[in-house]
Amino acid sequence: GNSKPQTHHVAVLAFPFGSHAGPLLSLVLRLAAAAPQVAFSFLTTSKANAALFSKSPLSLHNVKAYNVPDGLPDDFVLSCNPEVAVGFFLKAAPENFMRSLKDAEAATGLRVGCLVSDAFFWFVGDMAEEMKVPWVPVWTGGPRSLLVHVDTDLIRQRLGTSGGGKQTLDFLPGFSRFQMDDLPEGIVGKLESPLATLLHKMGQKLPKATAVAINSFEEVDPEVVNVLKSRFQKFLNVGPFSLIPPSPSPSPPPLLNDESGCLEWLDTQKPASVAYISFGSVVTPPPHELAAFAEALIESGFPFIWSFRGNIEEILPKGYDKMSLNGKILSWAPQVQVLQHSSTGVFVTHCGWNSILESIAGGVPMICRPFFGDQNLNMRTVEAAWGIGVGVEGGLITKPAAIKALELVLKQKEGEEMREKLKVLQNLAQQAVEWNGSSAQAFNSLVEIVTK
Ligand code: U2F
Repeated sequence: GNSKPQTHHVAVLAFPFGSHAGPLLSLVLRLAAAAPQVAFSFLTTSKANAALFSKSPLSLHNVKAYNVPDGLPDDFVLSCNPEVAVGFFLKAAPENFMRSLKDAEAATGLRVGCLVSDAFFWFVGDMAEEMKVPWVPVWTGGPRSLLVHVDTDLIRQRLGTSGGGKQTLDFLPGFSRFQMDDLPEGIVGKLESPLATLLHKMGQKLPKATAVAINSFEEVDPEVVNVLKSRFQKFLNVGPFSLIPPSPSPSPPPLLNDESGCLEWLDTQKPASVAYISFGSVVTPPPHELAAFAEALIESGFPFIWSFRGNIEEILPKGYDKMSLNGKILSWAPQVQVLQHSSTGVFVTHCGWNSILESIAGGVPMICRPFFGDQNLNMRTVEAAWGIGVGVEGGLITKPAAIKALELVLKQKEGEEMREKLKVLQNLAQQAVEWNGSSAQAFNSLVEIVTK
């Protein structure tokens, strides 16, 4: 109810691009339910707030959205390169957030006593220091990509800064099967991009934070998690979010609303027989790769659900239309539920961290086609560290490579072995979020920090 007076105020500073703000909001909603005496002010652009809050049926009385300007010049024309808008946003962010934080203080009548932010916003560490309040950055990727940003200086000392290569990263614990080419761009090459500078700065600042939170669970990558624990004051693994209710949609379009009936359709399919395809919320693969994948599905005949933005008929071979396919095409799928369904047998993914974790939580092996950032590292982790998926041969989707990968996972013993390994990880994930599990305990520590 609304009756209890609020005594604490936490400001949450969210990154409005990609699927960053959704998982952060879902964490904040859990915190708000656990700490009704705390007012949570959720600060991000009006566009991101509108998308998140209008769709979320779970907003609580102690969570309120405040808008920050997007930093775009008045005459700005949206270009096809989203990085430009990100650049404008970041440039104006410290000042804009500060102003919106003051608005939130005025509206609640409470001084902000804790700053929770997207880990990208290293400058919030400085704000927190000045305000003498705790700072809790939240990293939206996985532990392995986090470690390479924290250890960027070490990696550069060892490997130089002239770009990729096959040199191993064995000087990092848990990285003996990884090499330079697996690193996100901006670590050993392309150092000057705004995002590279931001991530480098972030890596240097995070050890000063009160605690670093992550949508993951400790047992998924223990060696890497232990290194991070030694680097941070506190490293709080509080996921997988998808296994913990309430978990509202981490991204704009509606969740749980299965207009297409794809979940019912899954009920009619055989166990572990369906391919689910999605490249996340940012990436659009080149048309020739999409076309090659469509042909692979047609030729192999595997049933599928494809989360596809745009008009699929543009990439289908001549003579085919939506109706002639042995599958469902939707612009937005209820992904968490699809991956939890026993008929889903493989996930074709760009290796965004949320997708990988949801696939582990659902016990579904992956076919990987990474594009940028942490995605290569995530693919290698899936393949080499966990053995729960494969990359498409040659790195690009071709018809033969796609058919080969689909058959490997859906028909051959390799796929069975992946499913066995997934069972172990899936159980560990489930245990982590249950009472007294590692993620449940970490969540309690987080509640303590924000209510102090
Ligand atoms: C960026 O990743 P993305 O947002 O592209 O991808 P994911 O981390 O995999 O998150 C996508 C989320 O959207 C959901 C899905 C995930 O929670 O369940 N979703 C859905 O519900 N329905 C659909 O049809 C399609 C997706 C970045 F590109 C990555 O490199 C990073 O790892 C990631 C996290 O920082 O952010």
